[in-house]
Amino acid sequence: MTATAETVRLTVGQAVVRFLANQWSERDGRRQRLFAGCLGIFGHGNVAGVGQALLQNELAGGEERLPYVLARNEQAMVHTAVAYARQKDRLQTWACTASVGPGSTNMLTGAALATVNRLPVLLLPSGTFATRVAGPVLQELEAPYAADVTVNDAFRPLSRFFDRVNRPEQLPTALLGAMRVLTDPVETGAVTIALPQDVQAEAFDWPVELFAERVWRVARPLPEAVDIEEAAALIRAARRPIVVAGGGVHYSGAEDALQAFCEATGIPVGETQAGKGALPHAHPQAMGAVGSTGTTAANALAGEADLVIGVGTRYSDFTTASHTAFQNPDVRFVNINVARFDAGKLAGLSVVADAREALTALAAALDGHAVDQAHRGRQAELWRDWDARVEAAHNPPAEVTDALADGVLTQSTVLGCVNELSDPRDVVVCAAGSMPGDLHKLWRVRDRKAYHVEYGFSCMGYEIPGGIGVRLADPDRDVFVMVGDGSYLMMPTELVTAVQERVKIIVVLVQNHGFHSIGSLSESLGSQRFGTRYRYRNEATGRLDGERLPIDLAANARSLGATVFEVHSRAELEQAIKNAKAAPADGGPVVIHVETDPTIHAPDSESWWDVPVSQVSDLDTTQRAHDAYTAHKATQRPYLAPTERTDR
Ligand SMILES: Cc1ncc(C[n+]2csc(CCOP(=O)(O)OP(=O)(O)O)c2C)c(N)n1
Ligand SMILES: [Mg+2]
Repeated sequence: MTATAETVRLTVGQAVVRFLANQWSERDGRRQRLFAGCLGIFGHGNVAGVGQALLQNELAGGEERLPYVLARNEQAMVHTAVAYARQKDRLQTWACTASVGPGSTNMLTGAALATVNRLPVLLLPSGTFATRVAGPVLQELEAPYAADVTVNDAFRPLSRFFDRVNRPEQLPTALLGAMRVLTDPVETGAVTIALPQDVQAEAFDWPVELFAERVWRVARPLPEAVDIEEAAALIRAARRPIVVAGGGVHYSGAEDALQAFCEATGIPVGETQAGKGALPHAHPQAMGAVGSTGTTAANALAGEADLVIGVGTRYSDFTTASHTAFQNPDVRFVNINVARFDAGKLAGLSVVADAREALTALAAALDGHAVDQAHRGRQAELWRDWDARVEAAHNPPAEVTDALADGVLTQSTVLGCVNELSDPRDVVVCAAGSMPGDLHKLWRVRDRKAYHVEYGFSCMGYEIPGGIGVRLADPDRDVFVMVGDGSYLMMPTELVTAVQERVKIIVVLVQNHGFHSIGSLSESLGSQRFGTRYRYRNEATGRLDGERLPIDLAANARSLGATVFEVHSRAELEQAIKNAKAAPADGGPVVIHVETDPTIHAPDSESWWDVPVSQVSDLDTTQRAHDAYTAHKATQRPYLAPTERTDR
């Protein structure tokens, strides 16, 4: 007879909560809770299962707390969790519980966003009865072709790990698998454990060791010596190298290693959206944004580069300007990435490793090698020229400001004022519309964690819940949420959650009566800004070209409990920013409502983005746009040449 293992009788829901409260992550000897808490919205699918477990946990208090936060929309709560994880360099996140059916499917967009951006979040959608005794139940899909399919199967392609716990015995492997993926820098993304509503409430005798504290060490894989040697040989042979710094620089905490590498070698740095702030903007090698929304400085250097050193980047089309950014016929790529999947892109030499470790090893292998003075001089000259354009955009000349309608500002002025009056450590948050591109070009980042633009999924509605996540992660910093009227209208609701939790976010709500971004894009592609303005349907034309809609977004924000400042001049904007900064740290959300002119653009990137134009059309505008499109298309490059050592 073997001794019976000690067990504890809990429901599946209670076991999930107790397990999550005992998980820790660790990197560089620092340990933190893996889960800050659980966000949720209850319905009949989770109220008596996971919900009961969370109640019991809250009432018990003590060490094993898993704080519960009620959100307003399930998509939004996933954004909050993901933004938190990003601000915490992927070392901590939240669990999200949702009811069956629509509550769970509302999380799908958040799941995709997490996976695209490689950010960890644990999703606990509820499922319809595993027993199916009285089905179909409320909100059950009832697929005629497969009896075991539920709406939660839609999470499979969006998750890096998926399991459905139909029996309590399956829970331990599901939980351990989920933790493994959440804390693996290569695999991480949305992790989904679907919990049928009856299973959540089912009791089981669990081995107590399931609930022992567990520490998940987040790895820093080391580069192989041969890869570093080859990369160093390529860098020595290059005359015009450039670094493209991606989000991996931040997640690895490789900023200092990157700075040391660039100072030693004189190699300039262009930054992706996720990588922005990898070098402080004032650093001589910092050329700012690269690609479709890049600076002319970084883009000129990218265009000439014979070697691109990608660090922690997945080379999205915005970064490569849809494969037109790198025009040197001899250009080759060295890609430092923890994921082999990304390291192999553009036929580059793969250095599969943690960014910090690889940059440190590479700097040592280069042993004092540096680019020539001409390359450094060119960086300085290109940067001076670009910086002057930024200055002019922030402070437009009288001929621009005089032409603006009363009380209306340019978007660049708004961004410039916020940038100037925010503290260096304050975080700017944005995701969709015209502001991400403008922030990428114009924003001067002064601290490694101060720039947070979600541009992997560029999801309208991310801004406010994302801002809440950042503030929860870093309550010592003010958070400036830059949101357009379109994005705001998609998801203003989490302002209520910010009120409830007394979370201070400063929302700058930029009203331009529609889609500045897609409007300009539409115009440039010959589609005449069709369907991008918020206007009445005009009875005479039958089209959406009537009067402006009489919507009052400031009143809307006020009605949700925010403190609101409406500004009509630059001076009022500056005062409102100061007032917002001075507002109490636990006073909830502050909204600054400002109107901007959508026809005035930030300085041009002198770059391109591939958006296909109709090949045949009745419209002159579309035909002309197609001619321009064909000309750009001809500059697209395959980047397929093998990257080999040049000295053998
Ligand atoms: C959920 C979602 N739907 C659609 C889009 C496509 N899209 C990108 S920007 C944009 C308009 C954003 O409008 P607004 O927030 O007012 O910003 P503006 O373009 O005026 O700067 C749209 C519809 C998107 N990114 N996300
Ligand atoms: Mg707008």
